[in-house]
Amino acid sequence: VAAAVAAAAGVAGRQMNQRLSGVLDSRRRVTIPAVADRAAPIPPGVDIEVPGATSFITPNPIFYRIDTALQVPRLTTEDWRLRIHGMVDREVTLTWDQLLRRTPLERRITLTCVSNEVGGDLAGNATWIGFPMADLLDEVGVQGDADMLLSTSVDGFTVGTPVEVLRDGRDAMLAVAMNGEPLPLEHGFPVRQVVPGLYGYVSATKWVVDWELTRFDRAQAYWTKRGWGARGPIKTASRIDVPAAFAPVPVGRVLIAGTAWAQHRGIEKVEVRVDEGPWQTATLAPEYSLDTWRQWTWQWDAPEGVHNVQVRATDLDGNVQVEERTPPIPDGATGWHGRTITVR
Ligand SMILES: Nc1nc2c(c(=O)[nH]1)N[C@H]1C(S)=C(S)[C@@H](COP(=O)(O)O)O[C@H]1N2
Ligand SMILES: [Mo]
Repeated sequence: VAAAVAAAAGVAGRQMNQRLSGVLDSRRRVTIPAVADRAAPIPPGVDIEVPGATSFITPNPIFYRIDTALQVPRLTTEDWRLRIHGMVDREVTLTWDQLLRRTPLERRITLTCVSNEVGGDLAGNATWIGFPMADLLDEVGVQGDADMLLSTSVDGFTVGTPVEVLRDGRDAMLAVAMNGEPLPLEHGFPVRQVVPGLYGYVSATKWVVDWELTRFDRAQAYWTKRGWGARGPIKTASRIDVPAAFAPVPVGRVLIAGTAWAQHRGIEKVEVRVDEGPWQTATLAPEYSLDTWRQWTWQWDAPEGVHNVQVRATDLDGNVQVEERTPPIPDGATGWHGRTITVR
């Protein structure tokens, strides 16, 4: 019996390995599409280059990962299909080769998870190459009363995205490359969605294989069934990265640095205060785009003692980051990030 079990486990194990190696081979064979519509170069200063502070681009190995997958789905480019159906004039099913015949674009876009706590690190910025979602919606002809794109991953996770947002001119894309590589398996290989300005749970479907055009009053997606908000625009947020928590600093000039985001609205101002004193304006890194985070620094003449430093951002629509502390559920945490700093 033991031998039979071992033999069966061996077979299963080999098949698992073969499948994984098949996906890795498929990923190795991908040629990233040549892009005419390149992302703007990153001007000097956009990356503040302060040790310990958030870098402008997040390298793939440290990009946050959030999904419900117990095992990362293993889907090759050969097996990938995107079926588009529901409230459309023409149903289509696209293969990888058919997708790649379309005109790609390259953009830098900051993703954020709705579960991010105030001061948390569930956000990352990457250079994506993909195909405009709006072009595909135009091809299939979205019917006038469809207001939701219900997308489904190969492992059955669902996301509902407002059609209006996908067609308002922002760079919503079906991405196939992340920071110069085919998508890493855990970030959605071979194809995922990236939509500037919306939290991931309503926009960023990884391993996406199915699009159904439907309505918010007819369909619900994975997280909205579990009490999370249906639409999920990203809230204006800011975070202190430096100095690190619990690291004492010497009396005198101390550099405070961090990041702020309000994707698709843009950051107008970041302010810092010490011990609930007057708000002081931080120095912003040059703006890269409305869809990316913006790093900031502030020079503090730090007196001895234990102090609390807080930050808040204002977006270009004039919204000041909300002070009231609320948890991530149902549609994103609010509150100002603070850090207790010991100066001696
Ligand atoms: N298939 C699938 N796609 C998914 C998810 C998931 O659970 N399954 N999670 C979403 C959530 S909540 C977020 S925040 C982003 C995270 O993308 P990342 O893991 O590449 O950072 O993916 C989104 N896409
Ligand atoms: Mo998320």
